[in-house]
Amino acid sequence: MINDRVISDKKQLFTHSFITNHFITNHYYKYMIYKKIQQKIAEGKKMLAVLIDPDKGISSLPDFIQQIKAFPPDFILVGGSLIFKSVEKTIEAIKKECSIPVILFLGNALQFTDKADAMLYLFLISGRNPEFLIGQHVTSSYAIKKSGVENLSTGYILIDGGKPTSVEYMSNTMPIPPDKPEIAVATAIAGELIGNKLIYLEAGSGALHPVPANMIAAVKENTDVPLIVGGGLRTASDIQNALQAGADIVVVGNILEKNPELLEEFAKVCKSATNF
Ligand code: 1GP
Repeated sequence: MINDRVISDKKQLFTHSFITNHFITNHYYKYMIYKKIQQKIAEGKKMLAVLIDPDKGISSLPDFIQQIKAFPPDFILVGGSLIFKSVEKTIEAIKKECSIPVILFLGNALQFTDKADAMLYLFLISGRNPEFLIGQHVTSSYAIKKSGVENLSTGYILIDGGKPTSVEYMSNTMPIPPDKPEIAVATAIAGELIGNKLIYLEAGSGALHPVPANMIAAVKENTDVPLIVGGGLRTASDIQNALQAGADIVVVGNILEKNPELLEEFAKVCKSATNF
């Protein structure tokens, strides 16, 4: 689908008016989410993101959104390592129910849709698989650029969370051992140096153990871009630990799909946590 669109638009790519009309008119919208993140950090605030995997156990998406609207998270992430259902339809269904910003969190280029407000453009920098360092990016770059969806270049760092995860298998990469914070630090710094605007420490969805606090703290201390932490966060104290260690944004998926009522507690923890 993306390929067809790219081919049919190729002729227009090199005309000045097309570039002006398309790329520049979308400019205004392109930096809203990143600005919001920077602003919140400057105010000493922490952020909560809820991950919705279109394929996973939510029996009714509208009901789930109504429930989370009572304690709205800062962002909704949509995506997964392998998705059978439509990301686009999932986002449309979310947007029907609420105005919480929706950010793509995609396992591969095929899942891209212009219905989101922003996209974590993930560079799997803990791995050595070129497909997830540049291959998927080349495949999707034109469609992303043309869409005007805000691009959040993200250094994505997979940490061993105690069991093999979908992202590990699907990306064919090896996670960083949890007792090697120095490797996570060096990887995060490299991500920052090559221009990633965010760093994401990921233990993998459903991880047995979240990213260790000492690793979060070490990465935070050695980098200057906003830090996202997710994977295996199940309790308010897991979230508090991650935030206290230095996470700016925590991502929660699995546990809220099963127990959406936990969001109230999680939102309170995030609200009371500060950077100062
Ligand atoms: C996974 O970080 C997210 O990419 C969320 O993980 O589903 O374990 O909360 P959980």
